[in-house]
Amino acid sequence: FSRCIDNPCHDGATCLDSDQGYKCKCPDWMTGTGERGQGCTAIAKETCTPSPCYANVQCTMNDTLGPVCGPCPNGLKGDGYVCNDIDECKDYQPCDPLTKCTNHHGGFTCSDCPSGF
Ligand SMILES: [Ca+2]
Repeated sequence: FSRCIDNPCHDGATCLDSDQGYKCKCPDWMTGTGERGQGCTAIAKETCTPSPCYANVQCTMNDTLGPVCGPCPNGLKGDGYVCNDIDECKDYQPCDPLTKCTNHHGGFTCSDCPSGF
């Protein structure tokens, strides 16, 4: 017989069963007893307000994981918390070999074609 079957814990909390009864444990980003109801409250710094994500990356609260960041903006790579510029010139060589590729944050530019082309 497990007391955890009735799911007495807060959504996202872990239920630990023992002979003495159950114990609820809030997810790491929350604090409290873990009991269903108001047993877990978010720790203020680990929410989407303010967002822990990179600028303009969407932040979504997940009951188990806490704040989850969306993908990095176009031209940047990373996990959504940290996004870094992709050096397209180095990684993809997107420009014609006759032009000069200039990497910049979030994109790249190719120089104009040389005269005669
Ligand atoms: Ca770039």
